[in-house]
Amino acid sequence: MSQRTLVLLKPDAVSRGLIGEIVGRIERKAGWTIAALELRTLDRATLQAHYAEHVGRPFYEPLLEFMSSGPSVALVVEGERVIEGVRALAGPTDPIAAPPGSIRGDLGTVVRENLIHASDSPESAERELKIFFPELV
Ligand code: YYY
Ligand code: MG
Repeated sequence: MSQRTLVLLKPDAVSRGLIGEIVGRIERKAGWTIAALELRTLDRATLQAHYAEHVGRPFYEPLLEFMSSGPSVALVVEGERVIEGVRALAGPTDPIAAPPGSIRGDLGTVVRENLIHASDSPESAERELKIFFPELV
């Protein structure tokens, strides 16, 4: 089933020069298409909407600080089972626990600076695509 998912390459990925590396991994998956791609510094209002489920958690404020600290790349990726697929490419939230071969496992060490966001379900994808690319929904 073809789907669309919202992907963010976080400020650490951009500042470390890893846009090409990460986009390349996504692009090489057979049949997936990049439907939108934009360098964007995320403002607080956008991040509050995006991370609403985490309000009140101890990591919430530092997360918003980090996510607004520099430019990110926002992408829409389209294709067969792409929601589950990009989550699998990214690996688990904690880069140290993430397996080698995954983006977080290969490139990250710090939970907060884990390089990539990807929608975790069809419901999240729909909600997040509306926040970041309202013109495409
Ligand atoms: O969906 P995913 O990004 O893998 O993790 P979430 O549990 O939704 O957390 C969102 C984001 O928050 C995570 O990518 C890093 C950050 N974070 C953190 O800094 N410290 C934690 N203990 C948990 C999450
Ligand atoms: Mg999440």
